[in-house]
Amino acid sequence: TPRIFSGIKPSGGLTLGNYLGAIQKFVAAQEAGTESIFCVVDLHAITVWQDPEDLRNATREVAAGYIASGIDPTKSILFNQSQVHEHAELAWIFNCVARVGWMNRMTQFKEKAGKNAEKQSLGLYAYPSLMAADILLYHATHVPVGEDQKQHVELTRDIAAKFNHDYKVDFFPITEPVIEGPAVRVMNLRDGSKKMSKSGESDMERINMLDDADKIAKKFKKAKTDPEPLPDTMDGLADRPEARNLVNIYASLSGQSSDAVIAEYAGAGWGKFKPALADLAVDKLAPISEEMRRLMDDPSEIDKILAHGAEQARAIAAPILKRTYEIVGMVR
Ligand code: AQP
Repeated sequence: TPRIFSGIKPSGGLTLGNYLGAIQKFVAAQEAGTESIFCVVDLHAITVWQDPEDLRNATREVAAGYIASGIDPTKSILFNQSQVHEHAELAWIFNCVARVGWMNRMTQFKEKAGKNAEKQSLGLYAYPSLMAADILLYHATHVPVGEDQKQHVELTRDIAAKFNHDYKVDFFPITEPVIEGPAVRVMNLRDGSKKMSKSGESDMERINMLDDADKIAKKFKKAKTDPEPLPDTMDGLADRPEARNLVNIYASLSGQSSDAVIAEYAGAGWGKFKPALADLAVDKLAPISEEMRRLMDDPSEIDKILAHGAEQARAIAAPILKRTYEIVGMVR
């Protein structure tokens, strides 16, 4: 039976990229009745420096974002990673399965490290091994993610296959990434060649889930575009990454295909399209951010939900880790 797992790092406030690329799909999976496990991956967040107070706040904000967007803790399991110690333990075993050469091919590490690879934490380098543990600890069959995480899910498959092969077992599933829809890669509003990130340099690059209506309108108004009006097909946007991004965002927010959006706005200028996009984003995000603020007002409620979710997660994870230790030959 299918079981999905996915996570979000509390390395800052949630962005529209996280919402369209991940959370919106999580809610759809839950509503389709798929057994779902969602995590606030705090152990992943500290692979780059996080101020402790900021980390606590961001953990609660991400949890509030999940819930306010429609993740129902009575239907799905929702917890934060560090409360289930099995994640770190399985990651260690996977550190001994994965090869250095595999990690060297990871583009996210290269992008984050830039020219400074030697100065990065060992944790940032081993990030994909912990991510494999997150997924395989629940024998998850499917992982809904944005396009940026595709390579890490492929590495998870490699780790599962090598473990099964080395120990001559058929224990870990070969997990499928689920990457679909018009917003699998939401781009930075100031530079269409970079993805929208929580930790991008300028706040104007991204829409935060907690931005108010004025801010959202201002950011879309100032978003980089070109002087041309919209063409009548998506093919006409092949060399216009910023324009393509805004159309894809519109499509994803409205639940339409990008082709349908471009057909509707064919010939329109930015003076028409940008305000329509801003209105749509505000309509969609305002109720979510209002609910997030309400939830964050009383963190003890969120903390209770996460603690309860961690118990449910551990009930699945502990026997799988135990069996893994046995397979590996650890005396219990
Ligand atoms: N721009 C994006 N477009 C589509 N999907 C995205 N995701 C992130 N950015 C985009 C998806 O959101 C989920 C959670 O991501 P994450 O928080 O675990 O890590 P990330 O991909 O590294 O996100 P950020 O926002 O870029 O964080 P920082 O700046 O801290 O590194 C994943 O499914 C991801 O694909």
